[in-house]
Formats: sequence, structure tokens, C-alpha cells
Amino acid sequence: MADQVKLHGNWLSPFSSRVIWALKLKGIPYEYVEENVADKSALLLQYNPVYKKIPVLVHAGKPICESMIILDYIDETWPVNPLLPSDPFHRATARFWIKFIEDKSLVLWGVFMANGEDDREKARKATLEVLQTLEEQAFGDEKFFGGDEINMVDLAYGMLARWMPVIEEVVGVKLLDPDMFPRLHAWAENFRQAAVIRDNLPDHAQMVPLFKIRREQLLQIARK
Ligand SMILES: N[C@@H](CCC(=O)N[C@@H](CS)C(=O)NCC(=O)O)C(=O)O
Repeated sequence: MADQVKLHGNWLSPFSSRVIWALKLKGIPYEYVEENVADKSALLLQYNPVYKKIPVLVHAGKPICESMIILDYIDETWPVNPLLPSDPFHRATARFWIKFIEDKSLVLWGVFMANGEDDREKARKATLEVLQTLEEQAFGDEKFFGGDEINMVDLAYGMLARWMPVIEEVVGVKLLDPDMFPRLHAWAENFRQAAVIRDNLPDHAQMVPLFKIRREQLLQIARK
């Protein structure tokens, strides 16, 4: 079909989930292609020859790569239920915090990838600093970032609501502490409970054993 929408993703990926949530929030029908990131399909390599990563959205045969660029594309192509504020100042603020999480996402995975006690402690402190900045500067007392409705910033930060608790369990360290970060913690709870997110959120219990295996693999590679 001329305007067919296809998503190449992986169910464990927070970047894929961003796109799924955006499509669902806008009610856009799409076909989902589950990719094995350890054995990428020829089609994925053809669609994203530069980074060779999921997610890739294919609309009318044309591939769009990088999750936040895909979200912009979705928002511009299907304006129903806008994902960004219409006011230029609020839109600029939303984009600022989206850039912040894009810049800091490796820090947030630091504890998961850290090798040894010292590295882990350094990574834990770096993560807490990022969370502190978010707690003090980004998240207010509203239900979601933009108020009562989920917007693009919430989707960008979805990793904190599901993947971070999985990292905490796999590594055995508390990061998103409700006493230290009450606003962020409340936001994560609200986000997980929103119907579109709740119905399209990978299962914590299913993720934990797979992330344990992945972490072991990463640690083995680092030891070599
Ligand atoms: N910046 C990218 C990150 C995407 C990404 O890291 N995807 C991972 C899965 S979570 C991937 O495809 N990894 C395969 C690889 O690195 O070879 C985005 O936002 O889309």
C-alpha cells in the first residue's frame, strides 16, 4: 500500500518503544517487524546502512531512522494528538529536555555496563547526578511533562520508567529512589499506568533474565 507504515524494532529496546507509543497515541495502524539485533535482517541493513540499528520506521517504502527523528516525523505527518506543545517557548523547552536525555542516555546505562566495584560506584554517582538535575529542573508536580497528556518528552524519558527498574534489579543497586527523587518517581508511576503505555510496555519479569545474560556477555567482553 502506498502509505503503509512498518516498524522494524526489537521488543527489548527503549528506542523501539518510543516509536510504538507514538504510533499508538496517534492511532496509526502499522505492521511490526521484530528484528534480532544479533543477526540483523538484510532489509534492516538496507534501511539503516549508517548505524545498522533499530528502530526504523518505513512509511510508503521510505525508511526513517533514529527514534527521536522518527517521533518528529510521526508528529509532522499525523498531526492528530500532537506530541509537542504549540507554543514556541514550550516547544523549545521540550526539545531542550529531549536533547538532554539523548546526551545523557549512555550515562543512564553506565551502571549496567560498569565492570568492577569502582566503575559501578562511579557510574552510580553519575546517574544520580543526572536524576538530580531532572528532579530539580525538568519535572514539576504535574502528571506528565507537559501537563495532563503524555507528550514527546515523556516518550523520550520512557527508559526511566521501565528499563531503569530492570537495571536496578539486574545490578542490585537503587537509582530511582522515591525519597531522593519524589517527582521523577511519581512521573514514572504515572507513565507506566497510562493506558497506551501500560498496554505496550515490555514485561519487567521477562526482561530481567535477558538483561542478566546481556550484562554477563558485556562483562566477559570487557574482561578479555
Ligand atoms: N540513537 C538510536 C539508538 C538505537 C539503538 O541503540 N538501537 C539498538 C537496540 S536498543 C540497536 O539496534 N543495536 C544494534 C547494534 O548496535 O548493532 C535511536 O534513538 O534510535
